[in-house]
Amino acid sequence: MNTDSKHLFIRACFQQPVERTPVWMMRQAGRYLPEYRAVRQKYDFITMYKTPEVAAEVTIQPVDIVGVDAAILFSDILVIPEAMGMELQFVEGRGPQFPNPLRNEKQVDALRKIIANDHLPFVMDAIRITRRELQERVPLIGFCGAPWTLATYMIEGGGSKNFKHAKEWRFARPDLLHRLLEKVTEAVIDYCRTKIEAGAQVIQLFDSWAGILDESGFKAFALPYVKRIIDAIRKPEVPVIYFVKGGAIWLEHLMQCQADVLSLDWTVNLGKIRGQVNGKMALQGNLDPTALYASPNTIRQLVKDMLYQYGSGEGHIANLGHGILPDIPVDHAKAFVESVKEESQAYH
Ligand code: 1CP
Repeated sequence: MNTDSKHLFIRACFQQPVERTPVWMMRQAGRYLPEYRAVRQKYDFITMYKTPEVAAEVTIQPVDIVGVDAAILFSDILVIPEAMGMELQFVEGRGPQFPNPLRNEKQVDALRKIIANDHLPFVMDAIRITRRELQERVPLIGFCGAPWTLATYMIEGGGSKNFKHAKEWRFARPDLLHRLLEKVTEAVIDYCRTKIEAGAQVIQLFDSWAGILDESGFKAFALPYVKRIIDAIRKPEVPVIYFVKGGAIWLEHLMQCQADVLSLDWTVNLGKIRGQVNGKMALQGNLDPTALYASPNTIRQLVKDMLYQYGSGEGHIANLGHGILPDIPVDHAKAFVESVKEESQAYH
């Protein structure tokens, strides 16, 4: 892709030269920040993401407080199933729940086609407000759940230990699972395009549960839909990142996903993957989120190890391998970000 962004983060996504490695953290707009918790005391989670001014405020908090190189819009992947007609509740202490999970084809057929501008206007307003308030200090990431991961929540009704229902569909009702994934994919395409029109400068697709599939399941139920989305939303100046937790074992298949950036968890060696990817995609990641429990000095050493693994040159965005945990001290998050900024200069 040919673009000459002034943003380090966007240049790194396109493997262009940067003076240091850009850094941000998945789930950076969240509970580890006292400033987030203060806002959260006033509103419940769903009200927060449905109120554009509030969503914009917490989106910008980690930019101001922790110094990350990108903002990610405060929202949730589950807004898509909600917009498709599934009731979403946030149960304190348990997280988001669909009280009526999908159990049969009638429910799948009843899911409505979404028009993101009409059904999710609060997201687009939050993007516009955030862009205005950020004033190009850092770029804004718009994100979406990948179809397989969204389907797991729609079928299970919430988080799950073994994904029994979703995997039952994968083996016993592949036809119905495909029918659902088709509908979700259409919704995701419209949603991402509309987000880009509203001002999202990067799109990240979260496939948090890709890694619970088997290899042929990944090839049939996850990857083709992701590929179709990326083809459909592609704009030369808007990089697309695919976060595929647990999926690096299928790297040969992932090479066809068409993303600009592959976001990896901590189970893989960045240098090895870089060798195999061979310039086809930039890499994002991959410090274990629990590593941020270590002391700031140890965090710096772990950051050095991560940067050394990737090696010198372009195409790395430093991040965690999954979301930051709610009880990480803010100073440790800052130590991660500052260490990347300082230690990575030697590699560029
Ligand atoms: O304050 C609270 O208690 C709410 C906690 C919370 C937050 C801060 C939830 C509920 N979602 C979010 C925001 C969120 N979710 C963001 C904001 C931007 C950021 O800072 O990154 C993003 C990108 C997400 C994406 C998301 N939601 C994912 C994909 C990423 C991942 O972590 O794997 C998933 C799986 C969800 C579902 C979800 N929403 C919230 C929770 C607790 C969960 C996980 C549910 C479960 O699996 O049990």
